[in-house]
Amino acid sequence: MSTLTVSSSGIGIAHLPNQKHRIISKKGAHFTLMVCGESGLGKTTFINTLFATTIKNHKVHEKRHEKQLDRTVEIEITKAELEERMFRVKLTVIDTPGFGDYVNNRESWVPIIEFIDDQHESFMLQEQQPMRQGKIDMRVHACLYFIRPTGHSLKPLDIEIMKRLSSRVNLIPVIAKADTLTPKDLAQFKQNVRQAIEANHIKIYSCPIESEDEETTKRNKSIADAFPYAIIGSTNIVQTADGRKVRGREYSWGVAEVENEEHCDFKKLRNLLIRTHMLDLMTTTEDVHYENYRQQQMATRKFGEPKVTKKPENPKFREKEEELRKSFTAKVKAEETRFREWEQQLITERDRLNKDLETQHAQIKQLESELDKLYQQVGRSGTVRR
Ligand SMILES: Nc1nc2c(ncn2[C@@H]2O[C@H](COP(=O)(O)OP(=O)(O)OP(=O)(O)O)[C@@H](O)[C@H]2O)c(=O)[nH]1
Ligand SMILES: [Mg+2]
Repeated sequence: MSTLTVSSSGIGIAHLPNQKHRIISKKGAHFTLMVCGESGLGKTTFINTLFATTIKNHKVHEKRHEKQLDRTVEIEITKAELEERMFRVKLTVIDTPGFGDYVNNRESWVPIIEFIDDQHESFMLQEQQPMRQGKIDMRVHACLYFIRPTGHSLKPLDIEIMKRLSSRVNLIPVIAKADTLTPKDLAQFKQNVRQAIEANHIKIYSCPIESEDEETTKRNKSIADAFPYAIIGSTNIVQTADGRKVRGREYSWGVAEVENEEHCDFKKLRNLLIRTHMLDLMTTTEDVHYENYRQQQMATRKFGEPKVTKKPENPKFREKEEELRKSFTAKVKAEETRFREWEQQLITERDRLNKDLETQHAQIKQLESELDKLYQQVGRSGTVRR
């Protein structure tokens, strides 16, 4: 038996990742990114910032993708095509409505979890079809979870949601509006968030660090160490004190720059997503998260059988339902009172009529008895004609 040796210059197993990279670059890749978190933390602004800083010739493209900065009220999907060093990427960004606005916030994240599961489900069903070409794939490769820059730590709601997300998707926690914390507070906050994530066993996405190339390893390490990524979002170009025109937020004390690594980790995060780890995010989604979903479903369903869903309630609908129920109860109550009053009126009227009847009966009786008396008198006194 002979063993096949691969010459040092030949193609070996070690080249597989590169090959995959090449195959994907030839085809062009689909990459789907999702943002979620409490309302008003700058998710929509972040998407606009990301598009504005990734799409070249943004003068033309920027407006095409720029989204309205109102409160996001439903899941919104934006698509763009990026090209970087011959590598074409179809980028899909999913903006979600912020949660945390309700008195009862439990389950306000359900639509987001459902969306992620639905994409896995839809892909799985397409795979089960005889024709598997041209599949529509919107499986979420990375989910940015926006944390409010409180300076304390994660809130119980954050922990609960992150736990659920982390078992389904590559979860990347980010600290929103990093310009609102001082560098010292930000460093401490990052530390607190890291500790809370560890203490609660939340499995977040950790990018691979080791690489053959020392430079890449160093860069990967600096990206990994910066987690959770502090970000500043802005699509405005402002002028710094030293005259540079940059994307940032203007304050009386100066400018918080989006792409300045001293100010925030936007650049690191963008590199991780769009440049250095896009492929890894895609493969882990396929190999870990999609595979988990598939296995879970296969354990409870037969091949081709539709998914049995006990759809958890959407809190928005629940609030509406509660409102409707209240107005319905109020209407029924008003009708009931009206009906009671009417009934009461009828009873009074009946009593009055009965009384009338009684009086008239009494009158008739009296008249009859008078008549009888008259007859008797007449009978006694002789003849009378009736
Ligand atoms: N200071 C500061 N403000 C920001 C930043 N990003 C966004 N904002 C502001 O925060 C406000 C809310 O931003 P949005 O992007 O609409 O927030 P959102 O998370 O999409 O909100 P919902 O759609 O309600 O979930 C806007 O006034 C933004 O200008 C940031 O990095 N720093
Ligand atoms: Mg929004």
